Order: sequence, then C-alpha cells, then structure tokens
Amino acid sequence: MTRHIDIDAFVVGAGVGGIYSTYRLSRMGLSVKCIDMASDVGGTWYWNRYPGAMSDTESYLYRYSWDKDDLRTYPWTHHYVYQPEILKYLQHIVAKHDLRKYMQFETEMTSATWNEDTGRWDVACCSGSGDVIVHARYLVNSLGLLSKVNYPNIPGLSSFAGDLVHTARWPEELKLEGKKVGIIGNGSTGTQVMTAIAPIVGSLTSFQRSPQYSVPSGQRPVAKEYRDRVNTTYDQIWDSVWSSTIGFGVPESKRKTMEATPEERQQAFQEVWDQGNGFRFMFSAFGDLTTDKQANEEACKFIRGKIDEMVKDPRKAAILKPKDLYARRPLCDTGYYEIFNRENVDVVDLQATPIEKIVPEGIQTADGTTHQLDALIVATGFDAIQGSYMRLKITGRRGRTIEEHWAKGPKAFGSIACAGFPNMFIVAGPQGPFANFPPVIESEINFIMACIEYAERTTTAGPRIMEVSNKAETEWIDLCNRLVEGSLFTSTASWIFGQNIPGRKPSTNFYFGGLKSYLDWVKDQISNGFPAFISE
Ligand code: NA7
Repeated sequence: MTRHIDIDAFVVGAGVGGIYSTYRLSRMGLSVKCIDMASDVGGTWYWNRYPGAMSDTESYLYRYSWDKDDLRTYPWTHHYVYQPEILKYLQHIVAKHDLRKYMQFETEMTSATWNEDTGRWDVACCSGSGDVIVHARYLVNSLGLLSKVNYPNIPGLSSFAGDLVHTARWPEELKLEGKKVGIIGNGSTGTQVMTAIAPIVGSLTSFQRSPQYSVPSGQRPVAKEYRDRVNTTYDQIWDSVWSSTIGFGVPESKRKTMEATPEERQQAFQEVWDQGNGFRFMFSAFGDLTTDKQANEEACKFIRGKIDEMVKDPRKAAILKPKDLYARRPLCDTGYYEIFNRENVDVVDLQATPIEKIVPEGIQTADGTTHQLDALIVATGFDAIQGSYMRLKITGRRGRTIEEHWAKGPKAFGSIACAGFPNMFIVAGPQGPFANFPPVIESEINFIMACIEYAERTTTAGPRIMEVSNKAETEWIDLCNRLVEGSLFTSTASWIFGQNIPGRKPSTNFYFGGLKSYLDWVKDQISNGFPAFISE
C-alpha cells in the first residue's frame, strides 16, 4: 500500500548539497525529509570509490564554510583530501548536526508533479520498504552535477569476459593486483585511477582518445605550522574565496602573458608548476590563458616541454602530448605522466588506431590488434547536469515536464529555479558559477534558502509560491551565453558544454562571470525583493 507523507520541504540527494540544504531547512523550523538512492550520505563521494579518488581543491577549502568551529578543529592529513576522508567528513557533519534523523537511504524519487490544487509537489518515491508519495511545499533537488554515469557506446562492450567496471560504480571487492588492465578515459578520474593502480597491476594500458594537460598537484602531508596558519587566517581565507572568480583560494592574476618576456613567462609558469594545483597553473601566473589563444599556446608549450622531460620513451611522450588548446577543466596529478616510465604501463593512441570493438578477451583496435585484458576500467565520466534530471519525470505547471522545458538545453535562473516549476529548486543545476564546487553549492543553497524564507515570511495564508518568470529565466541564459563568448573553453569538446555525450548539441551549462559577481547578483536579487519571481 502506498503511504502518504505531508511535509514542508523535501530534499532529494544526500551529498554535499543535500546535507547543507537539510541543515538549513531544519534550522528554519520547517519539517524536512531528505532521501538518497545510496545506502548512506556522500553523493559523489559515496559513489566514486575508485583507487586514487581525491579532490583537487586544497583540503582547507573542500569543506563547509559555515561551521567555523569545525573548520578549525576537524583534522585532515594531506593538502588534498582522498575520497575516504571526504566521506568521513560528510558523515561527521551529519552526525554533529544531528541530520540523520531527517534522512532516508536506498530510496529513489521516481516522479515529482506540481499539484495546482494543493500548491504542493507530489513526489513519488520507492524503496525496499514500499512506495511513498511525499506532499511537499518545497522540492529541493540536489541530484548532483556529475552523477549520471556515462558508459561509452562501443560495440561489444557487454561481451567483455573479464571485470568490466565504471569508476563511479567501483566494486570494493575488485582485485587488480597482477592483472592485465585496460582503461578507457583519461580525464580527471582516469588520470587519478591510473596513477594509483600502475604500481600494483601486472600491466596497464590507457586507451586514450584525447591527451590531457596535467600539472603536479603538490600533494603532501599537512605540517602543523601550515594548519596553524590556516586556522588563524580562516576568516580572511573565506573572504578571499567569496571575492574571487574561481573560489579555489589561489591568486587570480590579471597579468597578460604576452606582455612578459619569454624568460619571465618561463619563470612564472615554473613557479606555479612547482607550487602545484591545476587551477593555480591556469589562473595564477597570468590572467588570460583561458581567453587569449597566443597566451594559451605558451602554457601548452610549457606543459608539453615538461611531458618531454618526464616521459623517457619518445613514442609514449608523443602520444601523451596534447595538440589542442589548454582549455578543459584543468587537471593536476600526483605523478601521472611518470607512470608511463614503468615497463608495465603503455598508452594506445585511439586517434591513430580507434577501438573497433570490444571482444570477450579484450579490446580490438583498427590495426587488427587484440589487446588482451583481464579487467577493463571505463573512466568515461558522466552525463553531466541534465543527465540526472532527464531520467526522472518532473512535471510542472500545465503538465509541462522538465524534459520539455530543457528540450533545447538545460536552463535554470541563477542555476536554482525553472520557469513553470514553482517552489522547485535545483542545487548545482545548469548555469551555476564555474568555480570550486563546495563554495558554489553553498552559495546556491543560500540563495534557495533566501527564496524559501521570503515565501514563508511574506504570505501567511494559502500556498506560498516562489515561481521565476520566463523573462527572468531567459535573461539569465542570455547573460550566460554572452559571458562565454571569447572563452577558449568552447574550443574543446567536454562535459562542461555537454559535448561528451554523442549527438548532444553544445549548451552553455555554466555561468562564466565568476563566483563574486554571482554572489553580488544574488545579493541584488534578495535586497530588491526577488524581482525575478512572479508575485501571486
Ligand atoms: P571526463 O572529464 O568527462 O573524462 C572522460 C574521459 O573518457 C575522457 O578522456 C574522454 O575522452 C574519455 N571517453 C569518453 N567516451 C569515450 C569513448 N567512447 N572512447 C574513448 N574515450 C572516451 O570524466 P571524468 O570522470 O574524468 O571527470 C568528470 C569530472 O568529475 C571532472 O571534471 C571532475 O570535476 C570530477 P575525450 O576527452 O572525450 O576524447
């Protein structure tokens, strides 16, 4: 029998965004429930358990800013946090703030329908303990930006007789020691997993479609003096994040690359290379690598030179060196290129010899070779942003579904609300700031909570509705489209513009105006009484 539950706010997803949303809504005094398909909290960090999984944001910023006491007291061991440590941190926050009592796991939202009569969302959920319809005034979707797994569409994939594993669904019992391992995908995930497993596998072959630029992360244990320094300057650190463009705690240079002499350029690139961190390399030495082609090519030359120095075998080095621009999500690593100096690690250039098909014993490439494998890892990423939403039936006003609303590409006003979907909010939706995720997620949730507080405050009787107008939504998308003009990121095909999914038209999925300007814009929206929302 289907149960019915009436609550004020329903949160879907118990990752970084769902946890903070649940915290805020419960502290607002609303009745709240949070569900997740997983068996515990963590979101991305619950699912991505592959060896070497880590954040590439400095540890002191890969956490919530709002628990000041916790910032100064909770331990972390390295400059970058590994997945098990992040998961533990999230579990700790949930326990510390007693949020588990609002949460239910192994429960999936299957549909959500706006009910015009009641002014509520009717949300259908299923779990092992039966089906439930939740009637909620506010629906907060925190399904994750990178959660719908993308499997490559390669003939014969399912015929593979060995272990076939996607990095985002890593089985804990998988043993790779001594095995012949192949991997498809060398993005941020692929490079991490390859670096971690190279020393333990029998052989590792990277089937590489597009080579990647990566710089050292500078991963190392955290010294006491460093932690003390962070603790005493934490307020300033967060202030600088909120007033920055990318929110990674690295300096953001305005210096023009081509105004420096060749020697100065070399020195500036070397300094950020030595300090480590992909975002530092891209944004701290010079301020125009993502907008000026000539400047960008200087950075490419520098990194290619490093690859030549690091990779001893010229054949491997030639395959590993990208030829296109340095204009994807910047990567950093803990010795990625160096693993190719090992005899048990090789790279196959799929541009020269594409994969023909997968056969039970391995991968067959166009040159007729069958690469024998015991295990095949697919590190092929996600159907980012819209992927998580398109598989659900979310129906707003007049029976219009989110699929219809997003037919020409995903869109959300300020990344948080869609026209025709009253009182529905999205965390880390389309057109959010292209910046460090934890501060972005917090910023968006703070905006969502301001909307909900406003609705709760301004209407005492009847349904409390916050519904963004079509006009405001369109203006936001137009702004995002204008901001992306001139960015070199548009020249490379990646998940950032939805181009990693075959057949998908590119769309502007991020707000490239920077975190500070997003926050200033949110402040204006709030202080002007939410002009983008239709008043009833
Ligand atoms: P990404 O960044 O989307 O990388 C996926 C990788 O998989 C990339 O190297 C792709 O090559 C490769 N790929 C995808 N499909 C294929 C096929 N069919 N054949 C060969 N190679 C393929 O995913 P990640 O998980 O690494 O990272 C996603 C984000 O998660 C990351 O930015 C972090 O923020 C966390 P391509 O470049 O498309 O040629």
